[in-house]
Amino acid sequence: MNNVSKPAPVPLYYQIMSRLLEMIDTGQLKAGDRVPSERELTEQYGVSRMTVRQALRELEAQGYLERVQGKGTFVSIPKVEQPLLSLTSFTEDMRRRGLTPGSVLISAQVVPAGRRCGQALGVSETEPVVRLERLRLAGGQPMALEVTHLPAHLCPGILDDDLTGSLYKILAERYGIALASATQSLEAVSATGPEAKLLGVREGAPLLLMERTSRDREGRVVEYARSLYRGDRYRFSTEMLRQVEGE
Ligand code: 16G
Repeated sequence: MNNVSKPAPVPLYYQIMSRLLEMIDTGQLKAGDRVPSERELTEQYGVSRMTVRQALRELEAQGYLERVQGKGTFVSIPKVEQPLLSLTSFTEDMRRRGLTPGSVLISAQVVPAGRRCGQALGVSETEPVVRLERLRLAGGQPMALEVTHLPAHLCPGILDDDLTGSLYKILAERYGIALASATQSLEAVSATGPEAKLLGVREGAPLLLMERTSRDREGRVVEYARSLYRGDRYRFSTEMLRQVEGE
């Protein structure tokens, strides 16, 4: 079945990508299915192996396919769809999707706030803050790398707590901190070597950086967090209302 057209203005590898994506969309290829081998695709579409390789590489980079050494290329598990509407915790987000949340505590210490974090928390550069670095997992798979800062005077003794569960739960139950609102930004970055290693991606892989400053019911800034989400596992979505000027 040779259904790619050579004189078309769309590159051949792109046409093959579209065919494969269509098969994923229509369920002919399901999550976990093995996609046909390079040789099979080469024969099927009557194109060179290089073209097929480029299509597969591109789909892999976009997170649709995953290559398993020595086994072949498989359709990825769909990305976690995360609405940006309410102030939720990682634990709540994963549970809502039926995934088991987990954390690996990489480091936990009290440090001076420094400029950037001090500004975000509204404290001086020398103010002691609790700095937690955690790798967040879903079903045992790395999803995000999170560095959280909390003003130390708000949560004395927190370093003795079990920090592999929900931080928001500890803040609420042990310190009576009820989170009420947050300001958040989202930008694209590439994984540095150490980040890539922890997240299980290649160096330079696309990540989504979320920065969050959270306030409690009394309006105090209680958290400044930087979370790096795997670009191939996450997709953020939001609802919007149109506001036309002058109406
Ligand atoms: C989210 C928050 C992070 C918060 C964590 C608490 C973003 C960018 N980050 O990952 O600020 O510390 O949830 O989750 O949304 P936990 O209660 O499961 O520890």
